[in-house]
Amino acid sequence: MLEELKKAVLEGEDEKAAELTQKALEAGIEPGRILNEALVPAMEIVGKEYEDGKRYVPEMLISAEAMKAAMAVLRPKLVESGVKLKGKVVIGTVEGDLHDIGKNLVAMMLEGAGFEVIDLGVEVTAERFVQAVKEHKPDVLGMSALLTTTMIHMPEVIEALKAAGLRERVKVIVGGAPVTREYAEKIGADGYAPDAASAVELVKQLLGVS
Ligand code: B1M
Repeated sequence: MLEELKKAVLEGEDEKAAELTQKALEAGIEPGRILNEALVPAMEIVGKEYEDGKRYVPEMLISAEAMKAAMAVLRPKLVESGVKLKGKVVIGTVEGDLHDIGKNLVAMMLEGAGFEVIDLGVEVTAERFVQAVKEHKPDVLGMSALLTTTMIHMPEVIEALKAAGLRERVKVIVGGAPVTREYAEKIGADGYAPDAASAVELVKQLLGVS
């Protein structure tokens, strides 16, 4: 059943993925096993195939959607069973920016890799990012920007975290088409990832988890 679920995610069959997750739970399979033996390995393959140029963004998106459908069924059971997730990530698109396709992909891939993700959505102000760090105490704060006119809000968020005394408590990562590694370094972020698969690797590396 877990192999079938893994295949449904790989092939981007969202209804089937949700159904199989439900069946697996009903069959008494532990939620943690469903996550770690079907969903996470499927998304690892997706990430690897994307890195190797064997998959493109739309194919990655359909798998991420299937994973999301499965997670919608699994998440409450995971919480109930107290499965330890790898870490917590708060993510959002910065102020003035409506682009969320890439950010959603990063969020879904992180979730697929076994992280808890709190998605603040789009047009997130520095104040809301800071508030979310206070409230959720994440290990990582991720910011996405697709416009050269909005990426300038990234350093403002970092400054606001410093002003609130929270900068040392959270790793900050940035990404999005106009963002570069040099820019990330310049604004004092802890990391930059060019795509969703490398964002997962970056978060794992920053938190020292595999
Ligand atoms: Co807009 N837009 N757009 N747009 N749009 C771009 C970005 C643009 C490059 C198009 C162009 O002119 N060639 C251009 C920006 C120019 C610039 O600033 N340099 C542009 C513009 C100008 C605008 C408007 C200003 C247009 C207007 O109204 N005059 C306007 C702004 C609205 C606003 O935000 N306030 C606007 C609006 C829109 C739509 C609403 C119509 C729509 C967004 C829909 C949505 O997201 N829900 C849209 C779209 C779709 C695009 C393009 C066509 C595609 C973006 C996308 O989704 N790519 C884009 C042109 C292009 O990129 N070819 C364009 C696919 C996605 C998977 O990739 O988002 O790069 P991407 O994410 C990648 C990586 O960047 C990385 O991983 C992702 C997955 O691999 N990544 C991260 C992203 N976030 C990350 C965070 C991380 C790590 C990695 O860590 C936290």
